[in-house]
Amino acid sequence: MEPTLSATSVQAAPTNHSCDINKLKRAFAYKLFYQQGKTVLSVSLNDYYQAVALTVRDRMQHLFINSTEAQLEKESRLVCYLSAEFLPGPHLCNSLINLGFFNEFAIAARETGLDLKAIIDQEKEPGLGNGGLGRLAACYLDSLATQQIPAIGYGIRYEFGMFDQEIVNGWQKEFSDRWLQLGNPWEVKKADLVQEVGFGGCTESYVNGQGNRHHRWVPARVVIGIPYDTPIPGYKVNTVNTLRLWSAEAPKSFDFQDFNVGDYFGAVAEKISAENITKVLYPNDEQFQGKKLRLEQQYFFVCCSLKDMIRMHLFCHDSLDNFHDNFAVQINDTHPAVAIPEFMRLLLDEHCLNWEEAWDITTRTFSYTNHTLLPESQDKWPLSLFGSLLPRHLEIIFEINHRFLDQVRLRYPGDETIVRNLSIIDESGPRSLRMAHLACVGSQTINGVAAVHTHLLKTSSLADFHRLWPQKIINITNGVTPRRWMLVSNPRLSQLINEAIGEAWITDLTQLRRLEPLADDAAFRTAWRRVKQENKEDIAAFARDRHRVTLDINALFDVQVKRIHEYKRQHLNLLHIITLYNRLKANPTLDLTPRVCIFGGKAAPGYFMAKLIIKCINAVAEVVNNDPDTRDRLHVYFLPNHNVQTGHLVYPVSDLSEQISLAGKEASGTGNMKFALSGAVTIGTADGANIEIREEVGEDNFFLFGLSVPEVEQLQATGYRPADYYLSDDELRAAIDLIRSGHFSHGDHDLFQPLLTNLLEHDPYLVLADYRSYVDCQQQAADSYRKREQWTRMSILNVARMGKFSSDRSIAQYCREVWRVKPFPIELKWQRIPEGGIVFPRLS
Ligand code: 26W
Repeated sequence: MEPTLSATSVQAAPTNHSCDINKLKRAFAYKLFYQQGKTVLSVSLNDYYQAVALTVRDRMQHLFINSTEAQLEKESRLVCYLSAEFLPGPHLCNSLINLGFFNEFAIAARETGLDLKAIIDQEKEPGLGNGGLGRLAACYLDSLATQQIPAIGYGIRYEFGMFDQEIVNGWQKEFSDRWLQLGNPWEVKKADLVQEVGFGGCTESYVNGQGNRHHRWVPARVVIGIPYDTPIPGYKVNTVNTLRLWSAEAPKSFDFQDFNVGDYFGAVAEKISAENITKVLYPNDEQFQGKKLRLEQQYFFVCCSLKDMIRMHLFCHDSLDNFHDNFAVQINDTHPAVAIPEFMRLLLDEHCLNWEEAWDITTRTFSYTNHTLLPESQDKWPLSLFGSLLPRHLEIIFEINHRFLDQVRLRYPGDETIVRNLSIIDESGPRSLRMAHLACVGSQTINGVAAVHTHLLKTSSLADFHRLWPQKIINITNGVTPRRWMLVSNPRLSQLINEAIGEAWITDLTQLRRLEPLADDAAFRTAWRRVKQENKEDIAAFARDRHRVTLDINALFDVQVKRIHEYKRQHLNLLHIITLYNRLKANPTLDLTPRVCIFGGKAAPGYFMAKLIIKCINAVAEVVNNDPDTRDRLHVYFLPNHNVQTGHLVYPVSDLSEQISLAGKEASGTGNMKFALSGAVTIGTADGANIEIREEVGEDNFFLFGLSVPEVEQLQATGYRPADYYLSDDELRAAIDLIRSGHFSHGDHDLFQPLLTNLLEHDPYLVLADYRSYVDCQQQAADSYRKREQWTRMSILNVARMGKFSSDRSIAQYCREVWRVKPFPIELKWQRIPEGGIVFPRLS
């Protein structure tokens, strides 16, 4: 039946999409009164924040509805980015900038007696990720929207995100992240779009009405997934995409049977167990743990997301045959790789396609990004655990593997070694599922995240896949969004650049090249230095107010912020600092370039060595910062709780960016790009995207040190003996001996012994092998920093040549080479809500 028009009409609310200053002021008051239930008498800063955020959200909602309608109508291919982690950072400032509303809101806030900056700073960011991978996903969502690509980010709405870190007596202490406690004004709960997710149970086969054998899964338990949508606005375009995060709930809130017989706790047990699935983010990065709850999280969000896509597809089509024409699904590392057997299950068991059809659609739909080479990071589920939770999926994986290995045998007759190496099932020990192999077999494209990383995938960890399918592995070097990592985090530098070359660089970062000639302009260099200096004043005020620490803003700011991990070698940085300390102690009149060494980063709560490294950094800080011989020239500051917000503060103040991982271990790095984009010069190894950054900025504008990947391989093959370096390098020995002596631990010789023993006896990340080269390179950097004009030139040239590292470039490449989608510009159909309201069709 045709819907009849003109039954229900909705009056336009006082808040609409307009950005007229007076209307904005009215909208704040309205939100405060009706949404927060507050008047001026009881209002808090958080209430103001919520009111402003809700006012912004209304305006985004308007564009979101407009985008969704247009995209549905034209059936453009939708990119679905599946990721167990998203680290979007605070939304308010970014949304105001992307929507082009910042000035209007600042004026309206001022005229209301509010300080927009204080309101912006009030926001608690959603820390729904560990580090690089989740932050990359957020940069990509920004670029997708900015390039007008219809896209949805699918993930998990963890009730507790990444823990908050405090430093107590030099040690990391973890506190739960209650990011939802004060309310999240950005999300909209879509209770009508719930999905059911099964777990456990058994499988059955049956013969259907047409006499065909089918299989079905009879789960032992079912939970429901509820989506919460956050709008993702592109920069100055009409496209607003969605981040859809799933939250788990029990299908019924109480078991009244149990409740009535007096088992109150039993009655809520099911509810608690369901809600546990999305309770907390696993805070370990690069370390696979094999926990059942983690697999439940992965399957939960993947199942909800795929069913959501199928629901959308069937809204416009009567079959799933052309699903791949409408959806391109990206698997962000292997965490969502269970999507492949789940999609097969949905097609085979629930939509009755045959295997060949289902497999064809699946392999045209999915693509997989690999973010790590470390063996301990690889998802490898014990078969028994996987089979007990997802029995039907295990059967499907066996079938995928069986068919795949037949193909391998045809290609390599008689070669059972390659069959064993390529198999999705690892039979070398207790049988386990290699999720990376599953992702490779089920995907159209596999990509690495920097040139050297992709090269290593092709030549080592995925070499056999590369031989089998030479076209399938491609490289797409990571990028970062200039909106957040320049406009939001470094407004002063953005303003200076706008004045010099206009604003085109914001969406075409290669335009920064136009700054190159200005590197020779003395007045521009002075202005450039002034920006850095003012940024340093901000962080100095922060350090003073929050941690009662004084930072010398005339010193070289030498910064390493990232997760604490042995492969990233924060301890190499520390050995250099101790070496400087020793030099100053030996010669108090030494003319040392004053340095402020800033560290930041979280250690996984169970990672003993990483936590000891944090303690050691703080122990060295305590001594160096208080010793009268050193404190004026050397300062160590551990900036607690590194996250997107502290990133906003710290990248723009850095002179020297520490990117010192062992060559071959850091897949790409994206912090390296954020630093360089804000004018820091890199000291780094030939690892990840550092190599490409150096190629772009020029070798004269980059401090390279250390072993290369082939040199690392050679040293390890010939037998690495770290103690030899200790014995033959006096400064290295002095630094290590000083730690051992208890100088930084109030005489305690044992405290740092595990760190030292590990370095001297194993040193898996070749810290001692790279020490001399690092320390000498640091000397060159310190000498260059004294030539301020020359240093400023280097800084400007770094920024000018960062064009390649925009996530806009990465996303354009994914669109062309992986997803085969084109920009879909959106016209504003809903210019405004009509005065008389909107007329909706009558619902039957
Ligand atoms: C199973 C535990 C676990 C959790 C997270 C293993 C691995 C991960 C991530 C893949 C770790 C991660 O964030 N990798 C980083 O991804 C960035 C984005 O591509 C890269 O820039 C970093 O080099 C890489 O370490």
